[in-house]
Amino acid sequence: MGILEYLGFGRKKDEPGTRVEREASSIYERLGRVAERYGYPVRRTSISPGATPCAIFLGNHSSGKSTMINHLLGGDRVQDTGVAPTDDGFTVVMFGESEMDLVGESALARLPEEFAGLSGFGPTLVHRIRVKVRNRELLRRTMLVDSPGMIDEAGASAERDYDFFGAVRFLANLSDLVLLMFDPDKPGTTGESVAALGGPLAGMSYKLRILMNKCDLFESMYDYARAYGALCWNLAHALPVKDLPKVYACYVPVSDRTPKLDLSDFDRLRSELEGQLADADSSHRDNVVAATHRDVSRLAMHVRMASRFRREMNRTVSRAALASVAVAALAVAFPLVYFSACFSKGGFYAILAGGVTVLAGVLALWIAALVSSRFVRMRAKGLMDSLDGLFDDEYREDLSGRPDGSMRQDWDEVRGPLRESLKLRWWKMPSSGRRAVGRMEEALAGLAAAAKTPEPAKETR
Ligand SMILES: Nc1nc2c(ncn2[C@@H]2O[C@H](COP(=O)(O)OP(=O)(O)O)[C@@H](O)[C@H]2O)c(=O)[nH]1
Ligand SMILES: [Mg+2]
Repeated sequence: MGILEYLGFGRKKDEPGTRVEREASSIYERLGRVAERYGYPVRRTSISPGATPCAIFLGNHSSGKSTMINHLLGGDRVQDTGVAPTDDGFTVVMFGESEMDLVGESALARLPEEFAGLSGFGPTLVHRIRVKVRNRELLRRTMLVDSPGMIDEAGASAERDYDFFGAVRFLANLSDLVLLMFDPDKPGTTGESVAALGGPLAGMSYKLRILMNKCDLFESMYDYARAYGALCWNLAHALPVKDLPKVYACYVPVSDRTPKLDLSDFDRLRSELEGQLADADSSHRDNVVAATHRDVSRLAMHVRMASRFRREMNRTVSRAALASVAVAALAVAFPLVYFSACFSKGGFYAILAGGVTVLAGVLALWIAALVSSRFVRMRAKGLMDSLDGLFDDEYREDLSGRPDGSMRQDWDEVRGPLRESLKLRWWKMPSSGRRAVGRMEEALAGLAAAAKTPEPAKETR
């Protein structure tokens, strides 16, 4: 985006979305080509300007996700609820004047563009995607995503026939709020809910809200304290942060039973959450900035490391080429000296000696090239196996200035895709990524400027 366009000149009046969204969207468009060239899998792939903010509900079977969604929407029940597992897929509840239910490909087609990446998880998942279009007030401001219950047994996720954690990560990435629900029966002792915190939800604590639901069921304060303590204990092990996040102890009024505890504090916390969901726009803005920033920083790291790898390999290749030429020169020099008498005689002997010399040179060059290419391959493999060392070396100065661990977290994400793309085509990687990295830094500065500039009133949704 040029400066004039950035300042608002030449933009069509009806262009959707906020300035931050448009800036992010243009960054994704521009960086897509760089990412492709370097084999970097951009996580979010696109930002749909003007799309409604999104909140995803995650948690064990029967933790109350669907009940909470029905409560938030008000009116007729939208999602089925029950103690037995009722949902084996993801349901997006979104706004529309005329209500309808869609499944699979047609559901995906109804969703904003950035959901299209879900098809990458295969037809098994696509068939389990549902869209429910409903005419409810909250949905004008936030779409809600209901998810299949997480399994409360360690290792049980292996039974799923699609990459559940991958899909959770994908959707959580798109979402502006991630609500992880626990119920007092299973306060995160084992299983997917807790594993998700260190896995697919890692790095998302800024938009994560932890809920301890069904607080109306507690028999006593002691009961409540025990469940709350158990949940915090388990969270402390799963979350790599020093401070425990806020736990929203709440409930949905579905039971007729007279509660044993005063529920007013739980009501207050639920209202706080409802407020956040109704005002997901501000989280959306932060999320667009954070997601774009993360993607661009990681792409820049990928490019910088790929170029560093290429430079190391260039050095190896030129050494190997030099050694091959030296061996060939020696192979030529030896017969030249040995047959010097024949050369001075001229005639048939000179031709024979010349032939032997050339043959020795060609043969030596061929053998040296074979040995060198094997050496280059071994060096490339060795370097790919020790990418951590290369990272420490390349980022020594940057790491000393950033002791918060965020760079290492980025590296943990970048390492795998980088190794894969190097395996496929390290020789095609440019040896200097400085210009590409410079463009990304410029893009991030543009995004930061857009994030600081207040949106014109008519543009906010
Ligand atoms: N007492 C009480 N029951 C709840 C609450 N939330 C959900 N339930 C019940 O828990 C069961 C499972 O709820 P559901 O929403 O289907 O859970 P999901 O599997 O997470 O979607 C249903 O029978 C709900 O009525 C709550 O806050 N308090
Ligand atoms: Mg459900």
